[in-house]
Amino acid sequence: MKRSFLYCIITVLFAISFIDPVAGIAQNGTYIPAIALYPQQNAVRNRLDLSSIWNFQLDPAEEGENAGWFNGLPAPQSIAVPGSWNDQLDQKHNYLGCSWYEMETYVPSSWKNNEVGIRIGSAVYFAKVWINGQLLGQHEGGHLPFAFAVTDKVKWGEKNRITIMVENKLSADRVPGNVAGGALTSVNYPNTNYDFFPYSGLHRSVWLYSVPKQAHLIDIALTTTFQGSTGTIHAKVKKHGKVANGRVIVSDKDGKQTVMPLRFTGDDANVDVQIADVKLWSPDTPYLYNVTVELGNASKPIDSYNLQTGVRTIEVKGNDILLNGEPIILRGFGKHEDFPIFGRGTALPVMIRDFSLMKWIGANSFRTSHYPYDETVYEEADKQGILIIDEIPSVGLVFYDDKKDIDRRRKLCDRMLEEMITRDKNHPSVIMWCVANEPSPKTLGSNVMGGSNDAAEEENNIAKDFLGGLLRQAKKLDPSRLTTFVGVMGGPADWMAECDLITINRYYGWYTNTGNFAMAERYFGGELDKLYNQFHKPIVLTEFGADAISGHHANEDEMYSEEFQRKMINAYLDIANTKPFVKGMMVWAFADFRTGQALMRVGGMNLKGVFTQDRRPKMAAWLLRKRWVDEKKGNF
Ligand code: BDP
Repeated sequence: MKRSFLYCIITVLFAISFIDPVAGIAQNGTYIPAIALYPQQNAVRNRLDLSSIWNFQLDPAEEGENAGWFNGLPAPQSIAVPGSWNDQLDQKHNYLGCSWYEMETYVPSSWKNNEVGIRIGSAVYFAKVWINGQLLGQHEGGHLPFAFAVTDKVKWGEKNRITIMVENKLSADRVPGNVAGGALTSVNYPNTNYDFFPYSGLHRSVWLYSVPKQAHLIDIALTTTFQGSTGTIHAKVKKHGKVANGRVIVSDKDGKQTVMPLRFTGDDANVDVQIADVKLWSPDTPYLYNVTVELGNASKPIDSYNLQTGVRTIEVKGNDILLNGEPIILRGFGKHEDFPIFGRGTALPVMIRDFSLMKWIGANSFRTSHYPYDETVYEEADKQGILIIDEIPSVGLVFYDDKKDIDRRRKLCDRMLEEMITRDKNHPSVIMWCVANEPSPKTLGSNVMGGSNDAAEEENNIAKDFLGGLLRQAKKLDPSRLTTFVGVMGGPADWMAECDLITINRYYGWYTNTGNFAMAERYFGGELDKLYNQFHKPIVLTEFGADAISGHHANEDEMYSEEFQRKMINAYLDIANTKPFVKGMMVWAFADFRTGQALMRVGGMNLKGVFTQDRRPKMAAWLLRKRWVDEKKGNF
């Protein structure tokens, strides 16, 4: 299917008149090719980052659309983009309703003979976009980008008004949402079915970008393998427009180049580029090759796009996770994008700080709990050799409420998975797609000892179909990576049957056997054996830990003290070291993070971080550094 800008525009018009309740404009898939290639500045492509102070107006009565606010906000105030609105404004921390963003910009006149698009990095949760008062379309779901063609709507030589309406109302038919009767919904405010603050707004950059009109690249998918000392980068290229030839140029760090011609069938081309004496990508040697794809003649390419990729393989064999055929052990964290005032907005200095702290502590991996992160995070992980479990925002799923809601969530999850894989598929750092965090049975809470299955039969069938379907969809879209979802403590173990490996969160000693280390250790060790005997797959603990109030010291049996947290993490790691099938231990969490108000969330914070929210180490951080950098005894 040709997905030209014209096609996008036609689809936009179509979508506006037939708005799909789930995906809005997105249902026709036009945003997928548009988001595949992150806007890039080079000799033939342009981009303009619209990060700045925008106009902003709350719209609690949702009157803006009828009143034509896309033609100008009546009483705007200032707001920074990117950034959550919640803590930038006065007394609006809990406001999740409708809000309007607006800014004005020239589009550089040098772009005039190009196709022009707008790309929004993340709008939490639902957005509608206008340019110069004309509706472009809408998108549902935060943490993932979407884009629209604007070529025929740009005013040249004068300012263009860009307006984005964003709202973040919580409901049972959204992902993530709030589900009546869910584990957390009755005990927190705002009422979410997940344990992090529902920050709202434009969280990442908004870009205007241009691509050459005559022909341009729409997607490039790189997969890599190696045999002996020869590496292969397989490039699957999709283009639009009239051009017959092109090439893929792979260069190493010494400037040695291998060039392979692209032969298109229609708009698609596939090519293998062989690399002699290949240098494989791994956490110890994150070697990146430059991959440039060009359309047209080499002397004056019509379009060009550059990626950096590593040659590596990832698989599960027996009890092992194999990176480049060698067993690896994951030592790391679950994280959040969360910082004071920024909320969930891109905070590049914090991102860089986090990578240096991960190195300091001896971690080699993290999970993007509980949503895909800013795209720059993955680029940095590629460079620094950090392994990523990439997760869609499907946290707190249940399968026992209204069928219509379940169905809608399923469609949303499918699309989010497709968007995430479309966006992140070329990063060597990403080794695993995670399709859900802690999907839970109705009986959760009455059965928290783990491993048994007491969900009702109908609920079980729906859950297996939902989760199995997502796992199969991830494999279909990308067979080159591992697929999993994260199992909740007390959840039915057999829901995990289709996962490539067993990834679970466990809180013995905290939420159960509270404060009782001896019992906690017994249950934890016992459950690991039970799970291994059932599945014979590697097990990765994607969460474990305890809240610690920074600076609160006591003897180590006292909960909320730094000593208790340190003891808990130490005990779990010691047990994992005795189980050869445990291949990953990821502490919850990297840093303290904001949640809704709840009795167990003092000051609206989850305090399980081994670093404080402003990244100061607690005692547990020093413990991990000692174990992972200095002693290196056992796997963990
Ligand atoms: C797990 C969730 C995570 C929570 C954590 C906790 O996956 O999002 O923050 O528990 O309670 O169940 O600290």
